[in-house]
Amino acid sequence: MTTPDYAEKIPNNVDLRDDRRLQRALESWQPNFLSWWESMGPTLPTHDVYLRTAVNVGREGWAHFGHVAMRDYRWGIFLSERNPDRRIGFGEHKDEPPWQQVPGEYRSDLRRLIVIQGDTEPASVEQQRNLGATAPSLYDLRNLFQVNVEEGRHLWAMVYLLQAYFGREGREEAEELLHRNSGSQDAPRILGAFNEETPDWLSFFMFTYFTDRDGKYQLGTLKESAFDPLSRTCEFMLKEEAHHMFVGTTGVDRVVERTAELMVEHDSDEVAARGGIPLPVIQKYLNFHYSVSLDLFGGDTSTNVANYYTAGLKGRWLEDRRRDDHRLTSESIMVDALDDGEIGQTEVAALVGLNTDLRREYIADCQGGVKRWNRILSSAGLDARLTLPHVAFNRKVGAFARSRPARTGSCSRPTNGSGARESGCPPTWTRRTCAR
Ligand code: BYC
Repeated sequence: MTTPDYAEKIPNNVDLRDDRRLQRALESWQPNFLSWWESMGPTLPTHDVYLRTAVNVGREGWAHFGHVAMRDYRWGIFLSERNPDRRIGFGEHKDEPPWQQVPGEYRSDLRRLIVIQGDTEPASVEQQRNLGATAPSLYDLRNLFQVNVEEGRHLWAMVYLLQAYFGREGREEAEELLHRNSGSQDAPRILGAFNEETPDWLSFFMFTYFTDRDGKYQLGTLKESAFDPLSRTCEFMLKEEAHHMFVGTTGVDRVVERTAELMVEHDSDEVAARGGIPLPVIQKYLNFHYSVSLDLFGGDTSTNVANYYTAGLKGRWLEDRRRDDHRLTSESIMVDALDDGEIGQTEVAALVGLNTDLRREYIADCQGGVKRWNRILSSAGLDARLTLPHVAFNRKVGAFARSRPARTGSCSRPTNGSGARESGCPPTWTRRTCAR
């Protein structure tokens, strides 16, 4: 049996050809990846799909566009170019050079972060596997497959880190990433949102708008990592992620546009029988995908995140634009808290509130989509509006995990701490708590 030439089969900029040990590890993982792709990837038979394939990281262009059989897609390993002047930007190692190897004391935390990130990538492919059969158009089908192969490449990116830097444990984790499956009773994916179904295209558009956007923020914080290979990997993944969110944003645009068109044409909200999706249904999809994505940021307070930051493993969104000491040992932050059924805020050390800090960045970004979709409604001359549900709605993680607030209410003051307006304060709240 001839040994496949993985340096050719796996486009890469990590000198794979010179690293026999790593090549062997990837060599034994690749067939398992392909059989996972066959059994859990897209179900629609495909021969020839027009796809973007990452082949480089340079400014002159990083992708090849052409027709390929999806099974032969070249899942490559690319890290952004190394910056020799880079310094760690935060935490107790601030201003030291970044690490090219994993420091022993941070090994298990770093592995955990990489495994959690890696777990989401194949999960989303599994969630979307049946969508090809109901694609609204060839354009949408191409986008779906593009997103799927790139999530597959992101899995390769995390597996590369595990196999190159974490020895036997890393190789075992790489196998586990193919063993767990979205929605499985026995071996589910790690994070909640990745065990939910994506049964239809509105779900897919909402997922790529809201859940891929969580990916943007999580990758953005891992891009700050003192572990340089992780930082450079995430920086490059963010490039591909932008297209995924574009698919979501413009997909929802088109749904809202058609609904608005039908509402105006027939002077009625009853658009379902005419082939549109009623606004209340769109709102429900939005509520669901937004709220499960909020859970992906972890608890409102977390000692894990405090430790990650102090150690330099995971930074803040746009860390270098923050005007503070980047150590945060004496700062505080207000986070959401539930006290005897009353929603309010409590002051905690800034370090333990970092999941809240990131979630607020994300919430402010999500407002952009809602604003955009409401502009479509108002341009059509309609008064109806979509809203983000309150941050407490349908939460399974954090302070509101067991609360049962209604989605809508009368308070329209800013309540999410980001300065953004939320319209959905539960009616049971007092105005004092809402306004805080
Ligand atoms: N579901 O201390 P806490 C993407 C667990 S998306 C279930 O508050 P921490 C993509 C947590 O693991 C981006 N369990 O959490 C998008 C912990 O368990 P243990 C993915 C949850 O550690 C679309 C316990 O609850 N990347 O790329 O501060 C398509 C206590 O939690 C959930 C990352 O997430 C949940 N939602 O923060 C494709 C980045 N949330 O240890 C791809 C890496 C928390 O007590 N991960 N738990 O057993 C992290 O940064 C952090 O681990 C988390 C959690 C933000 C996830």
